[in-house]
Amino acid sequence: MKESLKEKIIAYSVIGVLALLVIGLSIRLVWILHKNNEANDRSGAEKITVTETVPTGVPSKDPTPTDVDPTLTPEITGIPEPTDEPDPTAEPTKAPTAEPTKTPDPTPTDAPTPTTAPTPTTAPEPTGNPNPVTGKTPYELHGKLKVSGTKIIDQNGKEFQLKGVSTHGLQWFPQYVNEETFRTIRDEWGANVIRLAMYTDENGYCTGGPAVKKNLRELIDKGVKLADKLGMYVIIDWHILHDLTPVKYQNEALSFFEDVSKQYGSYGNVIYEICNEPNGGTSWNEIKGYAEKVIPIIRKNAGDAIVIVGTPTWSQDVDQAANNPIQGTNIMYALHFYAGTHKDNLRQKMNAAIKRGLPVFVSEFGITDASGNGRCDIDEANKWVVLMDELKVSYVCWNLANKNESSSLIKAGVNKLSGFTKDELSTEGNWLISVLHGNLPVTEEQKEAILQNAGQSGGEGTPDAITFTQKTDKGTVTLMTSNTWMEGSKYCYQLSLEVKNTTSADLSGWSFTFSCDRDVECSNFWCCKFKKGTKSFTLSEESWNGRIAKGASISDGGFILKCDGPLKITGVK
Ligand code: IDC
Repeated sequence: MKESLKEKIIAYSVIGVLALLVIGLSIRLVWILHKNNEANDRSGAEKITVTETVPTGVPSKDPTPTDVDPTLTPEITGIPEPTDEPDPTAEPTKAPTAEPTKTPDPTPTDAPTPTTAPTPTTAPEPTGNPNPVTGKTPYELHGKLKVSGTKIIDQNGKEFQLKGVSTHGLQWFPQYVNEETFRTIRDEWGANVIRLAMYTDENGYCTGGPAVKKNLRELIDKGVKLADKLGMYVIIDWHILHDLTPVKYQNEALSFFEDVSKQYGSYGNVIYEICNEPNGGTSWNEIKGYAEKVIPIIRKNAGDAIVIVGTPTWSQDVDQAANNPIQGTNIMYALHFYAGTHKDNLRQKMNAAIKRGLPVFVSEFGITDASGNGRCDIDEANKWVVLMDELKVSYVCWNLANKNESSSLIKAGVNKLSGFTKDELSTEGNWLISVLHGNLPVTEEQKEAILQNAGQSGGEGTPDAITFTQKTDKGTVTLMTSNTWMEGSKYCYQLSLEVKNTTSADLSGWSFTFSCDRDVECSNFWCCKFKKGTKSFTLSEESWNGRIAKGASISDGGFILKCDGPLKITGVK
């Protein structure tokens, strides 16, 4: 009995152990199966997430140049591009391009250079639209614009800045006037305005013959209507350059603006830029005379649309416009800069003109040198953006093309028309997107120094402005400061000269010697000759402005004086 009990216990134990083993194995099997399922589920979910995060801006196919309207391109793509670049620094005696050498220049040494642009999907707050929050286009949000004081205000009466891009010459790069490109510029780059640059010369509208003319008109029409459809603002730019003065093709300009203002009179998003960059000694008076003929035509057809007027010396001499602005409303004055060439001096000039009440529009700028090529100067470009944003100045970047030059926003060899990746854009292109997305690598401290240096915060120690006017037997002569600043202990004055022929005959030349209360140095002068004396200096005519008809005046001359204390002009003869 004992024996059989022992055997039973052993038998039950074996059965028990076996049963436990089977149960254990089953549990393990079920667990493995469960884990496997879970793993499968997760990998599926990850795939979906990946698909969802593909940037919306990347197109499924690269649009090829076949997207270009075939009716528009054939005749005009044949035009050879000029190799000779305009050089806005080429006339040193006329253009105050040199920087005051000792102007304190707090270059933000530790400002990180934005070598990378944010990718469109991660960008925080694009200035372009449809606005990520409201889903509205720039035009839906801001409507018809007008000029109030020195600023643009929108339909809600709020200060507003236009920021965007300019096409290259439409006769050379027509392919970018298409819906996909405009959408890319608006939605991915963050622009709210596009400028249609229509060269008048260089085989352009006035010199390229009837077929070119027709094609350019069609491109303007296409561009304006696309901008309207996408709720963007658009600038029709009468792009004078090699033609030097707008007066050269004035008749063509009058009929062009008659035509376009009639056609787009009801479009609230159109801005008219009537002469890109007068140069070659073209005086402000000449430009003003031209503007006073064109503007009434635009007013008649397009009501109060904003009109931008170019200024002398490749649209840099806003001080001259500030001395003698055009009568009327919704008129703005162009200032153009290329950050590699134009620095403190031009920023001070812009600031001074705005302080004097001039509405300035930077309808073209580049961050390269003035030729549109060379190194990008990011530090200087950032300083310009700080000042423009502070003063609510609108700005438009040159140029929307893939030309092999550093001011082209798209890299040479990239032929697609939309959905550009970072690698397909140039340094200037990536910088611009970064800026339009509000990413400026400048600290508050640096910002303050930049503004102060531009004369913005003025402060103590800024020399007082000078206004001197006197009637002489050769006419009435006026000297007026457009800017003053300190360089160390030196008092610096930028002065403009006006000579009005108040005599009873035409003047065939002029020379005025001014006396002052201390010795002066002159660091720069333009559109007049300068000779230094003892506690005096003499200004005399240049070849092109010596003749002044009875009753007429010239106001393009200017110069920069430096001296050891506050300056007083005491007389003239
Ligand atoms: C330049 C273009 C260049 C073209 C040339 C034609 O960048 O590819 O060959 O015009 O004349 C301006 C002018 C603008 C210039 C630009 C750069 O408004 O037309 O474009 N620039 O030189 N003013 C200052 C610089």
